Formats: sequence, C-alpha cells, structure tokens
Amino acid sequence: MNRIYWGGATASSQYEGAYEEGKGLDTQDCRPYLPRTSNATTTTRLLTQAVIDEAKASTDQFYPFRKGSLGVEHCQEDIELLAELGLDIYRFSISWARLFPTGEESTPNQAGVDYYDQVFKLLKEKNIKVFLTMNHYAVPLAIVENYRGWTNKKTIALYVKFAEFVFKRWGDYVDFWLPFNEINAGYFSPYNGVGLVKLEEAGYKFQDVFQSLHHQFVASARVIKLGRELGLRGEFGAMVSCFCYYPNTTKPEDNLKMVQDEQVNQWFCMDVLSNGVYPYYMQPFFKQHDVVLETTEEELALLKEHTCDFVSFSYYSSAISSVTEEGQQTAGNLVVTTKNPHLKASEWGWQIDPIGLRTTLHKVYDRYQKPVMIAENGFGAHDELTTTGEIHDDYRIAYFKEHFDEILAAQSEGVDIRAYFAWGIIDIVSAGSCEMGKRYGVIYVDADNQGHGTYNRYKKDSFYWYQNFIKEQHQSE
Ligand code: BGP
Repeated sequence: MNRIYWGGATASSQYEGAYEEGKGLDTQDCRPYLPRTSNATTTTRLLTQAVIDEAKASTDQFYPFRKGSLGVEHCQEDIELLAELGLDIYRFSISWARLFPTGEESTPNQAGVDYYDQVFKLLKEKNIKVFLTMNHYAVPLAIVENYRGWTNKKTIALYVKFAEFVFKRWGDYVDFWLPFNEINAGYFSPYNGVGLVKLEEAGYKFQDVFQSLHHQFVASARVIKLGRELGLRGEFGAMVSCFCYYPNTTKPEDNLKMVQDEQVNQWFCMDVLSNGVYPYYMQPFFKQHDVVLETTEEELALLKEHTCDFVSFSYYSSAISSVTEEGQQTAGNLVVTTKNPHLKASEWGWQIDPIGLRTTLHKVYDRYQKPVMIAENGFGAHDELTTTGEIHDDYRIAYFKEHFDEILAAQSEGVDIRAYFAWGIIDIVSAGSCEMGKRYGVIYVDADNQGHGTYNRYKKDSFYWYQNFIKEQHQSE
C-alpha cells in the first residue's frame, strides 16, 4: 500500500498579497468588484469592462490585501510553521501575472522570480515536497483585455511560454505539477475557471465556455509534453471539483439526472485530460446548447498522447440532483444545491459529508485507475482568537477527523491515494466571499476583512491535532 502524503494548500491570489512588487493585475484582483446577487451561483458573476475599470481605478482595495502583504513578507515564517506541523507536502500556486505582468513580457519580473526562488529553496531545506499549481484561476488581466482570455487560442502560447520559464527555473524542485486548478470550474463559473471575461452582461455563452475549456485542455497537454521533453522528474496531474451527487428521490428521473450531472459537471474535463478523448455524452449536450467546437487534428492528437499521470479533485461537500426544484436550496463549493436533510452544514451552508468523500475516492479511482489525490478539502469557519493567543477550533478538528477516517477506510478498501491537502492551511482570503473571516487554516493570521491587523501567526488547536495525526501516520508505516 502506498503511503499517503499529508499536506496543506494555498493559492497565490489568496495568499500572497504584495501587489506593488511588479505584479500585474489579474482576473482574481477584480473579484471584489463583481456584481453579486443574494444566492447567486458564481455563473452569474461575469467580469465585464465596468468591473475591470473599477478594479483598475481602485487605490485602497484589499483583494488579497494589495497593500500590506499577506503572504509574501511572511513566507519564511510560514514555511517554518509548515515544517513544525510536519507536513509531507505543500501545494501552492505560481502567479502568472507576478512573473509576467501582462503575459507578454520577454523577461519576467525579477521581484517575482526572487520571491519564488526563496519559497522553493525554503521548502527544500525543510524537506517538504512540492505540488505546484501552475494556474489557480488567475489570468493576467491584459490577456483578457487584449484577447478575451481563454476564448482565444493565442492564450495557449502565452501560457506555454510562462510554463516553460517555470519548468526551466524550478523544475528540479517540483514533485507534482498541476496545469489547472479545478478545471471544471470553467463551466460553472467562467469567470473563475477560464478567465472568461468581457462576456456581455446578459450573455453566458456556452460556445465561449467550452471553446475556452478546449483551449485549456490543449494548453495542459502542451505543457505536459514540454515537461516530459525537458525530462522533468515531477508527475503531471489533472484536477476537477467533485460534488458527490445524490438523486433527490428514488424517482428514476432523478437518478438519471444524477448520472447526467456527474457526467457534465464532474467527469467531462477529467475524461478528456485522463482518457485523452472527448466523451460520447458531450455530443448531445453540445448539440442541445449550440456549441460547435473548433478543434484541429493536431490538437486532438496532442490530447490523446499527453494525458495526466495522476488524477486529483477538491471535495468540500456533496450535492443533490433533481429534475424538479423541490427542496430548500443551499450553497456549496461552486454549485448551489438542494439541502440534504441528513447532513449538517458550515456557517456558509456547505454541507458536511465525510462518507461522500470516501464514495468519491472510489468513483474517481474506479473510473480512471490512476493514483488519486485529494487536492483540497477543509472547513471554513469564523475563528476566535482568545486574549491569550489561542484558537479553540474543535469543529475543524472534528471535520478533519471524520474525513480522515473515511480516507483511511477508502485506502484500506484498495483506492490508491497518493496525497491529501488541507485547504488554506494558513488562513487566506476566501475565494468565494473575498473575506478573511472565512478561515480554513490550522495557522491563524491576525488580519480582518479589510486587511487590517498585525498579520501575526498563531497555532490553532487543529495545528496540534494535525501535527499529531501526521506523526502517528508516520509511526504506523
Ligand atoms: C475552491 C478553490 C479555492 C478555495 C476553495 C474554498 O473552489 O479552488 O481557491 O478558495 O474553493 O472556497 P472559499 O474560499 O470560497 O470558501
């Protein structure tokens, strides 16, 4: 049985801050200006020119605390804490716009290179393995303004150029590469996933969404090809967000709907990236939604040849499929779903379903027969810092414990699980709500929703619990 690497994860746009140090604006910097509706799924949030203009004009906004660095100035201290925690592996992302502010420079921003040099060096010194997300949502804004982001084939070449720099500079440090975070987010949330912007306010065009996804698939295959040609030692993965669908009732219609939701929402992107071909079930879907993909023979051959080595997914909560809209709606990661009466939920309505994680591990391994990684999982909550510098997050410990039990059960049932990553291992800005108050970390960061605070780090109770859990896992090997 393979041993599971126990890890933690962050993303550059939610962790780093330090916008002033030569970083270009990217799509995630516009996030706080996106219009929202009360129970909107992210699909309704579209990045329009008005949003871009507002983000550019803003001088005092905080995402993620542009003034006063959240992570960049603290990386040494943070990596020391991760080492003290005993992490086997750290997942983080490289900011494309920190290296290439408009995506088109011929030489990278030196301050960005220096920062990542330091991060990789510190991780190596501490003997922490690296899982590198090359693109966690954020696309340089200039690429969006000049070319309409991933809708344009040209973005593939710009991304490959960025990847080539990363490979050549830091290739030796990386154990696992991920070309795109939650690639299926592009479907639910074109803003997030594909940096798909300047969509007309009213229009959510499937044609643009799926053409953009196709370009990302090709980009993924091209960087895998390049990485292999360069002889990189790291393995390449693909990642989707998983929701563990249940049919709302035992009505056959609901069951069929569940299968179809799984196919389109959950498996489609992974089927392409892992199997190398567009799955049969997308043809009727494309037809129904007037999607006519532009593809070339060469691109399809690339997809076939350069599939991923491992599969990974994020999992926070399960969801329900229903042909009717019966039942109370609740939020989940990227999707709005019907409330499951058998489950408790976080303060944000995300339902807690550890058995759903075990089920998902089986489904993913059964479908792809490749090593599986849980690239993100965790519990967002409001934490309270006591006057004596403690955080008693027993709710997070309970969440970890219940989920870890199911992971170990799936492993003993034969699923080849390679790694687990606790999301937002250090408190970072929430992607969905843009607030600091939705905390996932085992390390507390003293900053509030406006970015005010000392930025001092404190170990939560969950820090000691996870530290002990990792130690015990190593002892039992
Ligand atoms: C995932 C994203 C992460 C992360 C997480 C939690 O979809 O990959 O970037 O933020 O969700 O979401 P939130 O921050 O909205 O609680």
